[in-house]
Amino acid sequence: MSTVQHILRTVVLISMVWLAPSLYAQQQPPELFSGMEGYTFLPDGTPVPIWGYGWVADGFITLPAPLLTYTEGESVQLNFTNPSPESHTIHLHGLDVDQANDGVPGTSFLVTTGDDATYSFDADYPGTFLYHCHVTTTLHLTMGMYGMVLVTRPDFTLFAGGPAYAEDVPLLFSDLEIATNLDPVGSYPFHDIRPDVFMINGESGSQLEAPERIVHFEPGQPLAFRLGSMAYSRVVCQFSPELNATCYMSDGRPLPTPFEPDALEIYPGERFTVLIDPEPGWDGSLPCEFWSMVDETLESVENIHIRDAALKVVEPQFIGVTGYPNPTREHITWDDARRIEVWNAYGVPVADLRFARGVLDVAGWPVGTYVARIDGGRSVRFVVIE
Ligand SMILES: [Cu+2]
Repeated sequence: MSTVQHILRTVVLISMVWLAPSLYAQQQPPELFSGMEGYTFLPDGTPVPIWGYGWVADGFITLPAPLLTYTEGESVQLNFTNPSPESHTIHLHGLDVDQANDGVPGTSFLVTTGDDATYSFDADYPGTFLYHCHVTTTLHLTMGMYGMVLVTRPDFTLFAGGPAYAEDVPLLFSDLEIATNLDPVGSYPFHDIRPDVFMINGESGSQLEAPERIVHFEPGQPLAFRLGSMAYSRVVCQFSPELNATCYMSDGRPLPTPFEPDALEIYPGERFTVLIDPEPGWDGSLPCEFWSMVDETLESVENIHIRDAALKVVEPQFIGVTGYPNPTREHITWDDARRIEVWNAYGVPVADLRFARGVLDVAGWPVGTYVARIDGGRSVRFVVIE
């Protein structure tokens, strides 16, 4: 492959990842931070409080946490700072780290408020992995402190001697119970948690139907579906035969014998790497079922839409979401933003502008911190000052 092709593929990979700007930030010396004052948004626009991780360069946390990508053989130094009011860690789930870097408080170290730390390990095995906070794990995890880790090879093969593919598609399954996130210090015994939001990459329902969420393929160019679960539920992905799916890896290692999945079960913490090479012209979905592990009821079905690139109709438009000036007194601008939705620090909606031409007038607004969602996508924080 020529250098130009390689760069192009890398650009495609980056643009496919839903939290793309986080990856750009990762080009600099990356530093994650933990926060306990974030929001995720339900399909109807309701904000739900989250805890999580974000890039220091971005200044906000996301659900899921930023995708961490490393190259096979890389010596990784993952810098982490914790300005939040409670202690946190980073447990690199499934990666071959030593005990000191394992992020389990009793046997590793705790990153207390105001502290920072570096997790070091060698990314010796390519594969699909996860990371999460390991402090009061059930609570910190259900609040949103988790993300995916990919270790890939520069030649776009899954592993040495493994199959080649065109692009990575990270798909992280998770769920949450709104009542718990609204009141994390309330008296919720963890075994009573019954998730009511079921997510793929932090989104569900109609959010997964947005044009920029559709996974486009080119016939003969297999996509590597990186499946991992941080859900309370048991996830079952229903691969239809036209997807021509083959599962090559499980839990970060090649399988002795690859298999063609139909209903692929993914239990909490498990990961699978599945190549798909759908039939030309295929336009369908990968239904992912969430089954309760308590009473075996079907809780939800979330769909990943998959479409031949030749049928692509809408070019997703990417806009910068930082907003300027911030802090602001009179107005704040997101270039080209069409829809600007705003909530105050208490989660109360205070504005919903359509055809906004990028400018939000905040003159006379109460001083404080606000959360804005831009064009139904990324959410950002801004501050109104006197
Ligand atoms: Cu934590």
